[in-house]
Amino acid sequence: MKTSDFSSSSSPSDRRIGALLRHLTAGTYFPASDNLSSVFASPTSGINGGSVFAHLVQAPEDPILGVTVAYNKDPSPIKLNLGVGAYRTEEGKPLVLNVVRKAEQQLINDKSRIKEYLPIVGLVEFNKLSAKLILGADSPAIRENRVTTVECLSGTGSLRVGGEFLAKHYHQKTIYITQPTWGNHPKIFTLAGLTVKTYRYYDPSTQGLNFQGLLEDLGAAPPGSIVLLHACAHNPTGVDPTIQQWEQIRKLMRSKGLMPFFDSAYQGFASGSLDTDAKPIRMFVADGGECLIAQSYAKNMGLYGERVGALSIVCKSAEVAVKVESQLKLVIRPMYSSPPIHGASIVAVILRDRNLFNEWTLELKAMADRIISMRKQLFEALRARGTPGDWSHIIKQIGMFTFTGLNPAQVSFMTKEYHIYMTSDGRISMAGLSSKTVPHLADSIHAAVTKAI
Ligand code: KET
Repeated sequence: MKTSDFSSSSSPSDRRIGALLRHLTAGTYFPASDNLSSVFASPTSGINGGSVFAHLVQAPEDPILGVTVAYNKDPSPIKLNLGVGAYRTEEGKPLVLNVVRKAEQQLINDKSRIKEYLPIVGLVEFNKLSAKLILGADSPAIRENRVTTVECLSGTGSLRVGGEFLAKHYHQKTIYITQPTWGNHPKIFTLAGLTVKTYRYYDPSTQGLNFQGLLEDLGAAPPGSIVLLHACAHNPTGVDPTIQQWEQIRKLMRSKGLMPFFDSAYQGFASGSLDTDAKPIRMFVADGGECLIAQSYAKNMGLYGERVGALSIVCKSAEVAVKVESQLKLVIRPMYSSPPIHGASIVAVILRDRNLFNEWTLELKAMADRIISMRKQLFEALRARGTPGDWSHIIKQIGMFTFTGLNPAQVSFMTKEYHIYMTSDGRISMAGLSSKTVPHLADSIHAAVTKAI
């Protein structure tokens, strides 16, 4: 179809289209030399009439979530997914907590509930309760109204909103993350507009914390830099600083004006106690300084797919906190407008009710205990097989994961020969194991290690 076809037509709408095309031909959309007939023959054609996306390369699967994709394709009846950090029961099934079922029932029974948009900052009661959960009921920062909390899309969304807020409004644009860390951290912060650098954290030779390296690297960071800290149950290593080491980290960071950004994805999963796991954060808040906290309810309430989390920014004064919140809204509104209502409502029901809250802490402790028992069983199973190496890190490490020390070749051997799926860095999700599957895993580790792959 040519532009002249429209101008010679008698219909008013064709004439309008004709005028528009003449405008486009002469204007900025298509250079005048462009052959419009080929454009309209196939409105989105690329080279030789093919797709305009034909040049795309196939992207690799996500290093963590891609493990589940590969697992799902495997028809073997003995397959085992130890990739993603998601809790499973002794029967290997995903778990919906009893308190979550009760809270959902309450929500369904309440006929006054509506599905209107939430405000940009999310469910206000949820925000208040989340701040209390992480900072403590008696937190002076909360009492002094110095904390602003916004509901976000789980831990990932909270990190992303916090990152973009810092990129826009904080004087330092560099964020230091642990080496190694959760694979999504560098991507989240880079896309948020920050420059990502690493600090030493894990020492493969001791399978423990490289505390000296950590202090040196943070000590050498430019004043004011942002530092991402795993609040507890470090992912992927399962290695956390002691409380004394946290105190040293705090002193060093405050003396250099480094900005703490806590990622709290596992509160309650490390020790089984919500308060114990929040302690490092509370130490930083107690000194009166500022910090950011990204909270997730994916693991500790089993609300993975509900995408419910919170970003809190602890400020020096109530006046600043109000302004910070106003700017957070400007970050959120064009990103996803406002957060979802269902997951946050479930959390609010549980956190506001003393009985449900207590029941939750029991269920959480049971999950943490089952993981600890898996650690013991795997350790014993390797010992019983006489598997070469010191496997005591399996029982020393904290939280959902064991950083086994297995290399990528060993991991791929275990996947191929034993249908055991895990991330290529040798991280296994202990929550995916059960008493029934421990022997199979131990056999495969033993084979991988003794075959000297
Ligand atoms: N921080 C850390 C440290 C983390 O391990 C995860 C998830 C998140 C944040 C984000 O979780 P969210 O579901 O957005 O609240 N980690 C597991 C799942 C994943 O990779 O998405 C994992 O490491 O397996």
